[in-house]
Amino acid sequence: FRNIAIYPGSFDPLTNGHIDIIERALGIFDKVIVAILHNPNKTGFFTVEERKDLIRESLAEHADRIEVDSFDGLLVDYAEKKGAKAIVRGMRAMGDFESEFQMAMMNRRLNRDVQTVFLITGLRWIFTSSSVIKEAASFGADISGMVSPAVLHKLQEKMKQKGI
Ligand code: COD
Repeated sequence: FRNIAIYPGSFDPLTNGHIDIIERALGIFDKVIVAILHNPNKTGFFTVEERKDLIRESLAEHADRIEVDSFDGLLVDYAEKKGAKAIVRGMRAMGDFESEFQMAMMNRRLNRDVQTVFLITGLRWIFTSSSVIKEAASFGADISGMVSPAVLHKLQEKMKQKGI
């Protein structure tokens, strides 16, 4: 694999918006590493292992060019360790720019050899986020079509488990 990109995030859980960005990234890079930040101070809705399994299941058709991993510490250090030249981030309609710009500039300051590449999401996903999906699902909304069948199933199972 010559051109490797890291697609970092929380992916709690993976949405069709994330999948859209991953598929666009696969059109540019030879390999995409989907990397979940492992933050011991923050417990997510899904565990990191559950999130990894859901990503693998949802993207099974691209298994040969995708690696699913988790990392802690600085993203640029992880990118260097993995031999990745680029960090891919998704851009939605409004609001993403300011914080993404700040993060990209900080990452560039930390390691000027790793470039941040922004990909514009498909129109259908400009409002989709993991948190909005979790909130809607917790009130019983139909979120099929916004997440993969694997994520939908696990989300329903987990909500039942948690008594939501
Ligand atoms: N369409 C397109 N893109 C989308 C959509 C959508 N509907 N929804 C989300 N995305 C994009 C986001 O814009 C983002 O690019 C990516 O998908 C992942 O999103 P999240 O929300 O799952 O992940 P984040 O933004 O919480 O991830 C933050 C990191 C883990 C990347 C960051 O905190 C990090 O790198 N931490 C490690 C410490 C570090 O190095 N920090 C940087 C120095 S400031």
